[in-house]
Amino acid sequence: MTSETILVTGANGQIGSELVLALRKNYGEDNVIASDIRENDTDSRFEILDITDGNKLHEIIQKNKVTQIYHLAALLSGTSEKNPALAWKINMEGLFNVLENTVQHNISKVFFPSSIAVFGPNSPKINTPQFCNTDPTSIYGISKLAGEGWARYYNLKKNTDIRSVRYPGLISYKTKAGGGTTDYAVDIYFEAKENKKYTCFLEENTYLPMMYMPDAIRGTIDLMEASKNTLTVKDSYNLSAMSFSPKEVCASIQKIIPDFSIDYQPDFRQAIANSWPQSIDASVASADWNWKPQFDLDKMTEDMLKNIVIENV
Ligand code: NAD
Ligand code: AKB
Repeated sequence: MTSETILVTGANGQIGSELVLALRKNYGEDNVIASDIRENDTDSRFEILDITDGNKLHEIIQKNKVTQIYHLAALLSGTSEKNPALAWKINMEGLFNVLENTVQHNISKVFFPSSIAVFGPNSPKINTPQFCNTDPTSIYGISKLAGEGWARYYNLKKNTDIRSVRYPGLISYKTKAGGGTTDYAVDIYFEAKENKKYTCFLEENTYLPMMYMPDAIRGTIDLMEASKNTLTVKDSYNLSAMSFSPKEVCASIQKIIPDFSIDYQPDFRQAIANSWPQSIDASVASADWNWKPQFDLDKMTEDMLKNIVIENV
């Protein structure tokens, strides 16, 4: 059995709720501690942790002899845009607390999720390369780009091993998404199954990079288990699986639910989406640690509609 003890922050969220299960399967139930600012009554290996509280983080690491951290706690793009000061506090102070504790406690590896939000209007829109202009216009993107800079700085100057990917929009059926611009692509499946209609907050031809959660979880763990000397990117890897528009997800759903319908009422998230890439080049991740997605749009649609459980139906 492993000698690792892993702490996951923001573990009650869309990614954390699935990542914790996968990590426990690999490393053992007792060796993965979930934490979040929100209580979780069903998890016996759980700690309440507000990531802006560096002292509490220090206590949890010390008490449990933590050796690795997956730092997921953050506010996503839509929520961040509504409260930039809070987004900066949680996304930046939270990361800084993790980095400082990493040095202090000799944490062997840290995972920090970045986002396609680090790109901006002057980044190439199609097949956005690993290294190019990054001029994010959302506060969320600004915080993730600054986070990548801190990760690079700690890796170069403090000899840490912080690993990161720029996730595209993630789609899953187990836990609903929380406040992102790509979240229409989660909500649409739940509404399709429950009501057979959906009002989309993005325009019909808005293309964004997306990924199904099983690919994201596998990719995350693969990166964390890769040999350090194969990793050439010291801040954050581009990651990609598919790219589609709301109109295309609708057509994919209609192959299974023919009377599903969609209408469009774009809101403030349209401007965020317009500033992001339409597709991403992940060839560096493929070369360095064999990244390869397994799900395309129709395969994901089939799996989502099969697995979504609508309560009270
Ligand atoms: P989510 O909103 O579903 O979950 C975030 C979790 O963080 C929530 O459970 C929330 O309670 C918790 N949290 C909020 N403030 C906190 C605080 N002060 N202290 C501790 N916990 C706090 O988000 P997610 O989709 O699971 O995303 C996880 C990470 O992955 C985030 O850093 C996000 O930026 C990044 N990411 C997600 C996506 C995506 O599509 N889901 C894409 C790119 C990057
Ligand atoms: C969001 O839309 O904020 C996230 C992301 C792509 O970072 N899903």
